Amino acid sequence: MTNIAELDVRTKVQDQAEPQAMTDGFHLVLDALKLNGLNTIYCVPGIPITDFTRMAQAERLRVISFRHEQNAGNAAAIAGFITGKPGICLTVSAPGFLNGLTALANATTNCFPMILISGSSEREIVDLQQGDYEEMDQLAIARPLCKAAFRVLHAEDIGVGIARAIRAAVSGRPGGVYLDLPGKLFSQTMEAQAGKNSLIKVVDPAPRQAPAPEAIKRALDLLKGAKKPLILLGKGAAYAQADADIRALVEKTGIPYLPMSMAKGLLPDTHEQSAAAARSYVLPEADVVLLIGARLNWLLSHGKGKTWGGKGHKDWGGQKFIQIDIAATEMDSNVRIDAPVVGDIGSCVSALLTGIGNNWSKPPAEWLAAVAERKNKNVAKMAETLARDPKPMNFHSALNVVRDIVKANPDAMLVNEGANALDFTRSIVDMYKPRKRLDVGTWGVMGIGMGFAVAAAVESGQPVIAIEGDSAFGFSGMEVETICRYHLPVCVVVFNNNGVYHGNDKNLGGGTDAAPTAFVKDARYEKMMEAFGGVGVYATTQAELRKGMEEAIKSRKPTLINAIIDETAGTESGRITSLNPAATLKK
Ligand code: OXT
Ligand code: ADP
Ligand code: MG
Repeated sequence: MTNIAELDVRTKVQDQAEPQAMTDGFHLVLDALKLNGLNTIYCVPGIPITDFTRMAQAERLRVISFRHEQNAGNAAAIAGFITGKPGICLTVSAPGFLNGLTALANATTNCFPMILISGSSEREIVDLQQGDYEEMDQLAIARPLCKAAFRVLHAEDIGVGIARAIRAAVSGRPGGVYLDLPGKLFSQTMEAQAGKNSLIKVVDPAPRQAPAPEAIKRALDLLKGAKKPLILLGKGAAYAQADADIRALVEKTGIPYLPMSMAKGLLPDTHEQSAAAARSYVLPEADVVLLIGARLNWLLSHGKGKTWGGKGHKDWGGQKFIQIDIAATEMDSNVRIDAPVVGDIGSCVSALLTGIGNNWSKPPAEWLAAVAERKNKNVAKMAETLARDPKPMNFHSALNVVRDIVKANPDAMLVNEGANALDFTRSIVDMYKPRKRLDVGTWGVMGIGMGFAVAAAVESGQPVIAIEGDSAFGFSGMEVETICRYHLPVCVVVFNNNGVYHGNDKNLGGGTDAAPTAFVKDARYEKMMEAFGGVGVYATTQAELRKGMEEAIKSRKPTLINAIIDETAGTESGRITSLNPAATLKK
């Protein structure tokens, strides 16, 4: 039996003991991110995460605070593409969360790894729908739009929550993950040592997946028998960071290759085996196509139809396909895949290289000659167009300048959005290094511009050139303040043709309102950059554009060049006019 005197002594000893060191939800989230090398946060502060952003900066994380969550989300997504680590976007609840959600869905669609972390309101009030501040069931809303969605309710589960989010974002096919952190979690406390022990440093977050030997053999057998082989490189190939092996595969086989938009530069666009300038020739003509990290989605006309030599718009063109992809379910999604190679691109390409050895026969000379002939013809035609110097500038003449600047600065990052401003840039501006071209991707989404530009500068430290349609720029234009605030070396070039596609549309009703696609004429976009201390340039000639870009790259000062383009120069929807439904009934 314990007597009163003994109890008294124990109580006294306890009273004199050191107070236990404590931690809280704020610090556990920060420590978990840091432990996993996630040191940059793209965010918009507010309840309940304001203090979190302050503490993150105090803990020496890089905190890039935006003017709108969609741009912060786009920044996180492209940071994921560039680095292979999940980009972190942090938002407030309900409206902030929803603003970030478009970027999360876009990241998932494009296979970019990112984690959207949003604060959320009080669970018991939200679940009873009692009308809390910014009430919303965020977890349920996010779930169908991303790869995985998790909520952490207790401080001791933060380590597991962050670990699960990291693994879900980068393993297998990369994508977006939502992590719901209720406001109350941040102030929960626990004993510091127990908190530390609860954190997880994720080991091998994106494990290699070696392909089966029989899959490699099947692929090589098919490739060996090809008379007109073609390699198609997609942004998955760029993401995989297997640059040297991919180049070796292309060069050892001697097969012509076609880069998808964001795979440009994986091998320099000037490479003699590039068939980019003969796209509409090689797709229908090829007999065996090796897809590396590219889906047969709309951008490749679903692998069938007239683009591929099929008779009707849904007819198979007769090609055999080899497809390398980490997602087994991607196979046969549009047409039959004769040789699926499932695994990570690094492992798959390296296994193919081993099988190819050093004595692989080059493709038949007639095929290479036919591709070269078509390519040279198109390149010569393009050179002729680029040599012109019209007044006002058109897309070609302005892009001729951009082409020279990128050639002189191959390490610069190139961000690109718009319709004509996108399509002409893709075919005119050569890229020289991998993962330098960042654009609208699988959805053709407008609004990625300034978010991508900020993250490209932050993650790479290189100068960034953003070629923006004037409409496209408007979706994220306010972030020029962010660019100025963080002194980022970003040169935004707005291709100002007074509107969406072109600026000369008329109001069909004859009223005084502008047409839906037309903007204020001769808008002075450069003044937006000047308003925040950056450099504004108004360029009506090639010489002015060239000078503005050269100075921007040299000075690394935030710069916006308002490049005045002939308002009649663009076409409806750029190169995808055929996707725009036209009225069949005339009124
Ligand atoms: O072989 P052929 O003869 O065919 O020739 C091809 C190549 O061989 C050749 N080529 C070359 N020749 C010589 N030398 C070289 N080096 C060379 N390289 C290539 O050139 C041609 C073309 O080659 P390409 O491009 O490879 O081939 P092609 O056939 O075009 O490829 C097909 C595709 C499908 C792969 C390609 O076209 C593609 O990638 N397209 C992407 C299109 C896209 O995503 N567009 C953006 C969306 S448009 C629309 O949706 C817009 N909106 C609506 C909206 C959106 N999107 N988002 C949101 C959130 N809200 C609304 C809006 C509002 S665009 C838009 C704004 C537009 O206005 P802006 O002011 O911003 O822009 P402007 O138009 O400039 O005014
Ligand atoms: P593009 O638009 O350039 O054609 P897509 O986005 O359609 O490219 O395709 C990218 C593909 O790459 C996706 O199917 C994705 O699963 C795949 N992918 C991404 N990363 C890897 C990787 N490391 N290994 C294998 N496949 C990958
Ligand atoms: Mg425009």
